[in-house]
Amino acid sequence: DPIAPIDPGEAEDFLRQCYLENPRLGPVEPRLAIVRAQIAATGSYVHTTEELSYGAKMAWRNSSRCIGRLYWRSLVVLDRRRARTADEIFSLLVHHLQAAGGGQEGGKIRPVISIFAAAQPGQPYAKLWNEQLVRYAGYRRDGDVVGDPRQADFTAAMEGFGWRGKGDAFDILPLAVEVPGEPVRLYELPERAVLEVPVTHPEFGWFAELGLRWHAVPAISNMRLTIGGVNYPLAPFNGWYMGSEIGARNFADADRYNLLPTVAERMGLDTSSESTLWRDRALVELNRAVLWSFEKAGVRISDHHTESQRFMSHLRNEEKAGRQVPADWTWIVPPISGGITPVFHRYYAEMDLRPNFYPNEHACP
Ligand code: HEM
Ligand code: NRG
Repeated sequence: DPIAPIDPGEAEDFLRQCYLENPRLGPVEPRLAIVRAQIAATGSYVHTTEELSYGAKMAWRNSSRCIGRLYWRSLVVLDRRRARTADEIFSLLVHHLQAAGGGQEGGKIRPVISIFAAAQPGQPYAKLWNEQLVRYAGYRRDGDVVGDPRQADFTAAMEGFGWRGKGDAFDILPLAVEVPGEPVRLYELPERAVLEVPVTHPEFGWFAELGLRWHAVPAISNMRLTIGGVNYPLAPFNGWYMGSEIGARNFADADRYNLLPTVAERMGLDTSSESTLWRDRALVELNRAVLWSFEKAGVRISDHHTESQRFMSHLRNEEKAGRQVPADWTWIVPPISGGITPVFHRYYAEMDLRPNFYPNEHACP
């Protein structure tokens, strides 16, 4: 895989900014001298714990698509750079989910990132094939999909390695860990690492019969973290869910669980014409059900109005600190009720600042 050689200029830019924003780290010049020498001698350099930790926070702060950035300083950074074997990596991923509050006794979700070894230029590195630590299988069954259609290719690949799921709509996929020089290994997540919420509705008793559920923690595991020219291809991170990610996308998209027609029918809505807004009415009830169920289960979640207000606070904070906030309007505006959230009514600076997260070029078959 083509991980480019370290760019000394990018290393210097990062270190200057990191030390400028953190005076307690002392002067940057002596550190720059060491890093320049390390790059000249080895082609790369090693971040201190402080640099790694603050670099990850900056990467979150620079994530243009993320509405949840108000709490960027509170990210918990787990330094996992010494892990090498597939077994070690798997057990630390289980630990990540538990530390994030996504385990069986969890619910108090905290933003966490686990940072595994940096990729050395020209060398192979450990990979996780999954897009998130917790995802539901999608099984192709005569022209249709049982479960999450988004995972149909991945699920088929896992079946190709001998994995067999129950064949239900919410089967948790195994983790596929590949370390250099070894075939990929599949691991089943233990129950204690996965918290799920059954989705019911505050008024519609029949809603429980739909048998819906979702996992408590969104933990993205297919993005590469880049800090000061160093690439961390395995650096899964999580925050908590904004309800609309589940209610307005995962459950509602026609190419995902596609539940609007089902919910509308159970609600007895008139679906004979678009202008009855049956889709919109079903969508609101689906989103109420998600928020209500997580709250009832004591699992942290937020609604899109609250997250939008927090993002507006973040913009004010950053402005006070003299920093621009790069943001992608098309991702920041929530997928439901966009125009009644404050984030809709303005434009944003579009910039690619580093440190940041980028899609991993590898990923599964
Ligand atoms: C994207 C919310 C924490 C980095 C998003 C999206 C939402 C969101 C709604 C858009 C997702 C989509 O449309 O599929 C939140 C909330 C958090 C949180 C409520 C709670 C604390 C974090 C953390 C990180 C992060 C801890 C990294 C350290 C990102 C990135 C994306 C993103 C990189 C873009 C993902 C992509 O390109 O597919 N976030 N986020 N977020 N978030 Fe956050
Ligand atoms: N929409 C995706 C998750 C994307 C990231 N969202 C977060 N991230 N909330 C889904 O699974 O629905 N986070 O780190 O909290």
